[in-house]
Amino acid sequence: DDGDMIGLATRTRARPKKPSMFKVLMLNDDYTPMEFVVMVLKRFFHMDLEQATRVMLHVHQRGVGVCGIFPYEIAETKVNQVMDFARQNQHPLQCTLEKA
Ligand code: TYC
Repeated sequence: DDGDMIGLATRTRARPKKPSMFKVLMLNDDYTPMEFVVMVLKRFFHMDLEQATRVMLHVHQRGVGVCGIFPYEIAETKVNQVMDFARQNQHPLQCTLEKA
């Protein structure tokens, strides 16, 4: 740790940064079946049926909801997985990132 050489002001530089966290947000639409959204939340966010149903209904009623909060790389991967899976099944479901 080079911080000892010149004091506290530089100690922070030697320390790896803690990763910024990002919310993965699910957006409502008029066409994606509720059952499909529940399946997505179970498959990619490891929710049980009760939790997935609660989040899906929140998004359905409020327009947007949080699927989880992750380091950037993991959040980005989950967004891509959800978007790919929705596209493969021809649903317009949208998912995005927001800094937590
Ligand atoms: N609004 C959709 C419907 O009525 C259900 C839905 C919920 C869609 C959540 C997307 O992120 C979503 N079939």
